Amino acid sequence: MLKNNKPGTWFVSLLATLAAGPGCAEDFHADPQAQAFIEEMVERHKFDRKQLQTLFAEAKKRDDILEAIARPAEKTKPWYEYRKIFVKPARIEGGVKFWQENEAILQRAQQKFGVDPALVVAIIGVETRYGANTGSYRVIDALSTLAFAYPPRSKFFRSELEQFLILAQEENVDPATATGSYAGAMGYGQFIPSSYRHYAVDFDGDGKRDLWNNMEDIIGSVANYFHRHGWQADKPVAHKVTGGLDAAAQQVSESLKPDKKTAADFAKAGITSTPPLPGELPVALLKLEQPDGPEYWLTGKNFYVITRYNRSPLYSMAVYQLSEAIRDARKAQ
Ligand SMILES: [Ca+2]
Repeated sequence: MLKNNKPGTWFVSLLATLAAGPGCAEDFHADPQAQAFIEEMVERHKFDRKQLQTLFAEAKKRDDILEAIARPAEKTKPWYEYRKIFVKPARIEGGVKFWQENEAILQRAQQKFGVDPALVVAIIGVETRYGANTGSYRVIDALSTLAFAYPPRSKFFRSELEQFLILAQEENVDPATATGSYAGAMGYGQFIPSSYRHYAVDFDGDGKRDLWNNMEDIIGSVANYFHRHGWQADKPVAHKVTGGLDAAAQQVSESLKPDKKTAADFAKAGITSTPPLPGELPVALLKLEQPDGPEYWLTGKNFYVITRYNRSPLYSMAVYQLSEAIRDARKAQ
């Protein structure tokens, strides 16, 4: 179909698509970008053209997805409001319960991957309220909409769409019915397709990696993700700065990757935490907004590793604080 298209026809169709704009509901059966994508999947990965054409004829462009992608919470809320969404009693109690119910699996994951179970529990709590909300969008709708109708991120989501179709084939999942978030993240830990393919593990050994239903695969995969991104067992994540606040205001790090300074370097400038961090620990300095002014945190490699799950420092801090609150609540029982 595409091979008969001349570039001129292409351009006119593209203009028509752009003119229609994101407010116009339509599927992708005649979308030139979708057609080009289908051809690529046929050529590069030997997909069946007819099957893909059927799949994309049924995929829907969803305006609610385009609206949602434009305003994620961590970009619009200050820390003190963002925190309240996640670090609250219901989410903490849910974490204690989830930990109890899955204790043996969490322990086995810790032994194999060296990742703190409190972190694994908190991630699943922040992502989906322990599986209560894994997303009700069809992944094919989410990724098609963002790949073909959201130019700012089209390259990224087009690649995720490619990964999703390969994943569906590898794991024997129906790409027409698989569900996830508005951004195509799937299961308890909300793995995007590329992460699912690269970091999910078959932790119960049944030959399939199922992040929607299989608790062993779910927990093992989150732990493996952090293991593969460099989680350091038993190392501190972040400590709040309690000494040298004026100096701290001058030394906020540009990057959370702690490769420039150690806790000792900050201590020399009077910037300290309670309890103190080991002097040799590489750290960055993070500023967060509170209603009555900023607070500062010294953040280690493990804090940076949490941002590999979601690039926002607010996300990373919410996960860390929830993990600590769950651990404390669990001990207090
Ligand atoms: Ca499995």
